[in-house]
Amino acid sequence: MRSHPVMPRHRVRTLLAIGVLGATAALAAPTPVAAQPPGMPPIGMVCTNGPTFHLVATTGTVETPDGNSVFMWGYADADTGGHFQSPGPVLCVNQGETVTVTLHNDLPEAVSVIFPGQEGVTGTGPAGLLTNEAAPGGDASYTFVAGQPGTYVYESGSDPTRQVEMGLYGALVVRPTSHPDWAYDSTTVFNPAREYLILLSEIDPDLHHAVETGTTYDFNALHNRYFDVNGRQFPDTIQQNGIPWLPSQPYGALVRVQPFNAVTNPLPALIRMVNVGELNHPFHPHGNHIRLVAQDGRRLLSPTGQDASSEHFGDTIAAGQTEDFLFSWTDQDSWDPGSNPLPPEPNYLNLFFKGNVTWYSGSPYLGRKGTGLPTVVTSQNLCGEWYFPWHSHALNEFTNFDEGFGGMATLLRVDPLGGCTALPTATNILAGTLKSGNYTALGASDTLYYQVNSTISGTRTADWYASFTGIPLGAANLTATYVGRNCATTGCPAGPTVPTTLYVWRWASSTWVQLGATVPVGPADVTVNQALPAPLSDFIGTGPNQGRMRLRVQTSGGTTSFVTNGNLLRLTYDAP
Ligand SMILES: [Cu+2]
Repeated sequence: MRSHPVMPRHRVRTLLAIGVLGATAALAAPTPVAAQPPGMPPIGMVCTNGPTFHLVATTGTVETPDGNSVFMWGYADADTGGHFQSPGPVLCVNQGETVTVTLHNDLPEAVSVIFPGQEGVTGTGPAGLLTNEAAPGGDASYTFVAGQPGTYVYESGSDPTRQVEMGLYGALVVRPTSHPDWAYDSTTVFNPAREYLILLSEIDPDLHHAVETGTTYDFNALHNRYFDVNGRQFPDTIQQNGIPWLPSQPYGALVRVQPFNAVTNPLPALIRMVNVGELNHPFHPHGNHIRLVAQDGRRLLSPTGQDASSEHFGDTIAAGQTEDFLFSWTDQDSWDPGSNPLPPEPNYLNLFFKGNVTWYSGSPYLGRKGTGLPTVVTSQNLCGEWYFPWHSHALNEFTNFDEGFGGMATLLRVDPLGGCTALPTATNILAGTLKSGNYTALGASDTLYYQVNSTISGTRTADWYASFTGIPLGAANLTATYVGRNCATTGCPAGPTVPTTLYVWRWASSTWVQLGATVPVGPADVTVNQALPAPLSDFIGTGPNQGRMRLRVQTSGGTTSFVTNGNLLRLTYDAP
């Protein structure tokens, strides 16, 4: 008789209902700032660097977005406390290094580690079918010289059908010596700030429950319910690395790029895909094709050594396989509301908002946020960035316990080139009088100017500020840009050169903070770029002023009246 222990059905349903609410709440919550453990980047592949590693095979649980939790096995990193994690740490080494992996076994049966694609692996510990094994409570170790650069799997070589499904797996990355910016060779150069891991696996909770309770399990009844990317299911996959509410699932899977530009963003992202599951997965990246450059840690070359990489609209990655992709995103149609508008521009009435939450910005144009969203809709969009789903095209895997969408999916996020920008939404004059124009004249460096007459006695001064809205808490690399000129009261191009100073409003102390040095500005446009000082959170409003910033332009000096002509006032930043 086969044992088929499973949670009572009604309990699963209740958890699902709670889970849906929980997932929505998680999506609506602001992205946490600096939640990662020290040294862990918010997104992108997280390396555990070698060449010596100390692993512990241990037990733990993972959380699923539908409110369930699943008992797992996994390889933990003894060097950082041996805390259970899924998947195991990403082991990163350099070609030619002598790699040593020790394994302590806290599980009740013999386990091991195999390294497919590495040659000459020697081990210690009792001999098993495929490699040396660590007995319960015992140890094993493995040594090899890191071979050809590439992406590899490491996993249990003991009863793998069961132990690998239970979670004894991880990724091994071999980097070319002295070239962390090459996947393989000089033809596979990539942007090291854009290196991503997509590790696929499946979970049948019945198997995990049977292992946890020591009961039997019939593999003929295998029914996977959870489909993972980096040990998480969508939408948890798009959360940052190391978020505190998924303590044993440290790796996010959000892929983030900026559009290709031959000068300012020429290098592709590197996507390392790893399938540690037992099923083949047809993975489909939306947005642009991805270029397959290697399989199973081997560069794709013709018999005569020519590049044999190819572009893919989707790609089936086989069980146990690894594949490496270079990825550049191009705005192929160059849609622009001024020069190349969409015919016709879509209306929100044609869009469907599930649960009144959307990743759409209200505008179909990259880098621009529209205002056309119904008032009940909350936009998660930060600065007009675009999101594309990357997901298993076996749509039953695009679910969490048969509820869509979820499971084996993540998002590609495309930010505007150069980062996000914010433009003034209002102006106020502190000294002087408005001559002409309003805040919209400050939205572009063009022929439109926001003109302020200076005071007319004593030291002549024009002093004004612009307000900005929608700056996300956690914005980084904030820079203020001012373009303007000072003209005579009779008009340009005559005019005095007047000292000009930029300030930013510090909400915490209700004071203006000077940005950089005072700059002389005469009757021709001058561009002033000033980086904002840390901590940036001092300058981004909270509560009723959430997301507000103020930039001030103070032009003061001499006894000749003048007119300040503001051409552009802009903030640029990296959104969290
Ligand atoms: Cu799709």
